[in-house]
Amino acid sequence: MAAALSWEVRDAIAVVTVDLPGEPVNKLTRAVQEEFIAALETLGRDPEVRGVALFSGKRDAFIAGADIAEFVAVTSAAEAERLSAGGQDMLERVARFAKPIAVGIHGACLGGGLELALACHYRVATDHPKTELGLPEVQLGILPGAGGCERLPRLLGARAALDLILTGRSERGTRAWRVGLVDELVPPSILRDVTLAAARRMADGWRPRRRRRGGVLGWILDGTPLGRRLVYRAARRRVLATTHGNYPAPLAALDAVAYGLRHGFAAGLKHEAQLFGQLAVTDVSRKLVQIFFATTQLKKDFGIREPPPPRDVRRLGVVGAGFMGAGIAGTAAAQAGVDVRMKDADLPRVAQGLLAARAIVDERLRRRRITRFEHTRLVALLSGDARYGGFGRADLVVEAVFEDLAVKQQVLREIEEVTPEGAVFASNTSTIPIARIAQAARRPERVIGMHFFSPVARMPLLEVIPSEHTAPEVVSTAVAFGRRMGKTAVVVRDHPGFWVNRILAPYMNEAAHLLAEGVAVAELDRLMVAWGFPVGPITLLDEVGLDVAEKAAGVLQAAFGDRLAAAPAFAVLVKEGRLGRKAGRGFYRYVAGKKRGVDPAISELLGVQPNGGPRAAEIIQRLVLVMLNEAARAVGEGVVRTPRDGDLAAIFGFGFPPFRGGPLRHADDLGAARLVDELARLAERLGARFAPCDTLAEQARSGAKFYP
Ligand code: 3H9
Repeated sequence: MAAALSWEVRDAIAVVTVDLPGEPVNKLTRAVQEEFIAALETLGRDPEVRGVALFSGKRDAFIAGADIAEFVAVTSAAEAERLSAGGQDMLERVARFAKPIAVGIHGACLGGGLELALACHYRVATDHPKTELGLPEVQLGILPGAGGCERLPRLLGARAALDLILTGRSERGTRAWRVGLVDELVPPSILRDVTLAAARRMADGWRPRRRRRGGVLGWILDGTPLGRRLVYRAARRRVLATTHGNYPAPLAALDAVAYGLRHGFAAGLKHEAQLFGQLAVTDVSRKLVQIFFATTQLKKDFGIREPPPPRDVRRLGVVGAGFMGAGIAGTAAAQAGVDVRMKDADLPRVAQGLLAARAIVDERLRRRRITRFEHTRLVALLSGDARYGGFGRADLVVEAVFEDLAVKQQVLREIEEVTPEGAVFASNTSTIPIARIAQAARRPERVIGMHFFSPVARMPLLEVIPSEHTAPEVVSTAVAFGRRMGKTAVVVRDHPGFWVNRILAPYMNEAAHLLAEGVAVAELDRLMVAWGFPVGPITLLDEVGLDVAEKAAGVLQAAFGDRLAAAPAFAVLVKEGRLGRKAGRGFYRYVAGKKRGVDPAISELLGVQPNGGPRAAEIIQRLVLVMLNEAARAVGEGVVRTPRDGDLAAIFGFGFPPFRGGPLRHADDLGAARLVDELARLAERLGARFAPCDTLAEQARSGAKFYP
């Protein structure tokens, strides 16, 4: 195999380039680590070399970390521990190398890549948006196992280090420099020269002096055992508030950091490797890694065979300047940088939509994701009108008007009049079949569904729904544009409710049935959050909007019969104007946009006093199984092309617990025979809505699974 490392000596500095042949990104595979060790030995012996400058040979990527495929292949904790110890050993050699090493970082510098950079003696990073530094290991269910839990707290202090390690968040170059992760920040054009100059200065005896910020309070918190204990306690509380004990990695990482600071660097490394070993073979880590690979696969998948190149979208039209329309417009400008023209019935509505769209761009500035200059440029991309001015040059138009077939068809007819022949018309419907909307079209092959989720700027999923008439190029265009907007795009079949709403509907309905049986609102939410959802079903209903949920349920009931009939609670609340968060009241009360407690009036409205209802285990069983059953049925109908698509869409669409791998992966874990058995018993007791679907029954008979 060709070597990943190469170097040339320039004025006594060895300029080392890492470029893993045949791979899009650099990874610290075992082979690369061995090469590093051999290279250090050679360079250490070479009298002409007085220092080292390290770079990546990849265009926009530094090093993406250890090779994830290598650590998922390990079969025991002991083997994983050895892998970690091997990485630590190599980086110890880097850190203790007798000649100074400066590293120039451009592009993703993640996991083991950052651990390598931390072991070097000086770090220069570019201010380019592609440059990001972080330790995302906890997102894979492991911890930084090549010394990261030791070196980072010693560089930044316990608080700042834990903030990065426990969240797995990465920082752009500018922020990385501000927090002290890198020593110098430069534009890409001078990265080489500045890094080489640093190596040369160090070779001449100069040493960087790093001062930690934070004043006296910072010193107490980071620098004293008592202060650190407070820091650990607060960190532990934060972790448990977000993970509910379902993810062991962040707590293990906290343990590794605390142990190392208490018992010293060497003992810390040993403990870190042990914990890495234990985590690497957990089911949670396996699931999270599966999701990582499934997500990278999906990035290259256009959802159709032999996809033609997508149309280049430069101008986007958005019809409907309400909450969804504004979200689509603002996200398109902020992420894809396209010209956006909004249209609604009158100018005040357009103005309001533009303001909401602009707020998304403003938010990026506030979070320092863009510069003031970029902000000005992006804001200027947003414009609007009460007529179709500007639509004559649109490449793609997304319609986000009222969820009503006739209204959507009318908008489609109008758009076809004003847009060029090749333009794509996308409907942001959440339930209406695209083929029905396209019945009104002159060019049905240019019509497709692009179902965004609310709030658009934050929700990562996009369902792309071609009808049977949609042209392949239109599918590629919708998927590619969704990706430019930063979305995970999943192509689903044109079937009522598509995928996400189809499997959410029975879950939401079951939640309402449970309320009617006397389960308290807060208890229902609490149980499902503890099971791993980001919010419980009732909070989700309030977020989605009771009117929207009722409408979706109506469409699904019409298509699939009483199995998906809406629970009566929806209609009761809608009639009272309790539409959820947007109305300031739903099941919960909202004051100035902030969620307060459950509204006491709810019990009376629903005509039932909370009485505990069924046991907690049964509540969870009913909510989960009714969803898994519907998911399996929808797979049988070909709503998603692969179980991978179904699982990712559930995880990104409504936060199905990632550590469970998605509804279909979870169904496999439980086993079809057990599911069918439990569903049949529930059906007997509670009604036909639980009757096991054919897909599961068939799997139970044949022993088949969704995943091989
Ligand atoms: C770690 O470092 C543990 C250490 O602490 C301890 C060790 C002892 N491994 O995403 P893309 C593949 S854990 C294996 O499409 P982008 C990816 O699967 C690691 N493969 O590109 C894909 O393969 P294919 C911590 C990896 O430009 C191809 O590269 N690091 C790895 O959109 C292109 O990827 C992470 O968690 C890897 N580490 O995004 C970072 N990285 O072509 C994970 C990438 O066959 N990586 N691949 O489908 C990322 O976040 C993104 O890939 C990155 C590039 C931002 C780097």
